[in-house]
Amino acid sequence: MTSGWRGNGNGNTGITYNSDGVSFNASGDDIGAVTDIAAPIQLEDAIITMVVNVSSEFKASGANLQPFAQIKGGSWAGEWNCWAGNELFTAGTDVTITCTVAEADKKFDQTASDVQIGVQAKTSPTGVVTIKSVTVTLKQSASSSSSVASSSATSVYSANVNSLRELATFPIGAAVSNTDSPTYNILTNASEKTVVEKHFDQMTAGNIMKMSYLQPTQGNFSFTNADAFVDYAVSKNINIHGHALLWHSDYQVPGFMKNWSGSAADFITAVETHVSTIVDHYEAKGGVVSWDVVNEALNDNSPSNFRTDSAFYTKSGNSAVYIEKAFQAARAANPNVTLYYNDYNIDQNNAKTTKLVEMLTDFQARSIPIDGVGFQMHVFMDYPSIASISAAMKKVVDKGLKVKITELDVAVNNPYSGGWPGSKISTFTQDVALTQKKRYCEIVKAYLDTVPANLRGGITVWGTTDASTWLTTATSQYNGEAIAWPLLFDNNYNDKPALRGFADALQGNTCTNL
Ligand code: 9MR
Repeated sequence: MTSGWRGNGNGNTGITYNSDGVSFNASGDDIGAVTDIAAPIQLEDAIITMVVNVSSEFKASGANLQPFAQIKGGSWAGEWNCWAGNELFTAGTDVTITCTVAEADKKFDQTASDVQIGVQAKTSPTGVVTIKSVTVTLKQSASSSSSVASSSATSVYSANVNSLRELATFPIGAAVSNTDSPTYNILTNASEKTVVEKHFDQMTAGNIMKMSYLQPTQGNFSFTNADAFVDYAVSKNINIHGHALLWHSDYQVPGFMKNWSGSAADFITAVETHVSTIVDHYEAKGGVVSWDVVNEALNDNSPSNFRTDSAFYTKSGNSAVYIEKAFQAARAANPNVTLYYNDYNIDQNNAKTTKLVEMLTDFQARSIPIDGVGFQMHVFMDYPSIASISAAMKKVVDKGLKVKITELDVAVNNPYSGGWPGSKISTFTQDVALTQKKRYCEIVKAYLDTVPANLRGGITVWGTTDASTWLTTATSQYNGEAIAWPLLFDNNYNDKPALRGFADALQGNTCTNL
């Protein structure tokens, strides 16, 4: 970039052009650099993407960056909701930040005034910021993607999906991070915010509403982080699917429960207190519309049984009674919130699904309150079959209960397939992307075909971009390689064909790999 930029903000000492791009000395709040886009320009819903690089002094000062667009003249109205938190930056490393121009009054359809776009430093900054490239992608049309003031912009795939959430009459959710994963914290990572606010109307906390986060020691509930997360969602018209009140997975279970040495009756009381305190808290606060009350209580290896190796089962006196007690406590705390039992492999392990249905039948016969079943759906491109997924969902529908896909991701590599590791896909080629697009479409279509509208609890994907998927580290056969590519957006928050596949199903289009 060699021309068209100027310094912006009071006390600005200007910009310098160099071989990397445009630099400014971030010597105070609101100091930045801008460039103009001449009217007429329809910038509503455009996405500004910048590659920036900060100095070690800037990083160390703890400062943040705010990308923005601003109408020149008149009221100088601007898009000020974008934010790139300090934790995104590593000194000397290129970082892509984005900003969607979606100012509340929709003032960016500019026939008269020019617009300036830029970035400014915030939160008592010092040090140097370099803008290496800027791309403005206008609303919806891939062909309208235009590069301004940029020497290094490359065109990226667009799924031409303005907003996934607007295509569905049921919740479209994403699991997001908070303090559990600072790099991807939804409260500070501008790119996470942009993609979530654009496409989703529900969020699940990937971790921070789990047991040990909310009640680390007995009687000490810790709601600060979860409340901030819920507040943010509500401010963006996004609601929350609560996850998860009870989950046996070792490191989620607070020590006092894991090491319980009191009676089974007192343990059940402790379980009830955990459930009712949390459900009560969020009933009062608002924003949480549903809960995974119990997660993964069914056994995989001996699927006609409940899981017997969990603290909940053993400390309840070798009994699965804690499950119904949890549902009763949740319902007593909030008569209106939707209560789910959540599990994996119930779309493919017939004996496990049979056990699930047995539990549902028993609960209904004894009026244990339950509204639906969460199908996690951590699936592969080739497994399980659509027929298997549909058949399992139908069993829940036949009980008159809701079906929610709670943790959808479609991993490209299946390390449990016979051919592994010979079958390993090491590059995410266009062919692979299009096969995944079709698979996403077929799964969403199966959901629509099988679950009637009144029983659709929604579909949540387990993460936003491929960069942060749990599968890279959790799948030991991957040996740490990021070869799942399971989500709707790539590492740089660009659309993947998978997003188009999801939208195709919602729009009633044919599922294709074209
Ligand atoms: O994605 C979550 C990951 O960050 C955590 O380390 C892990 C353990 O708490 O849990 C992951 O999410 C799980 C979810 O809570 C329940 N179903 C399986 C998900 C993937 O392991």
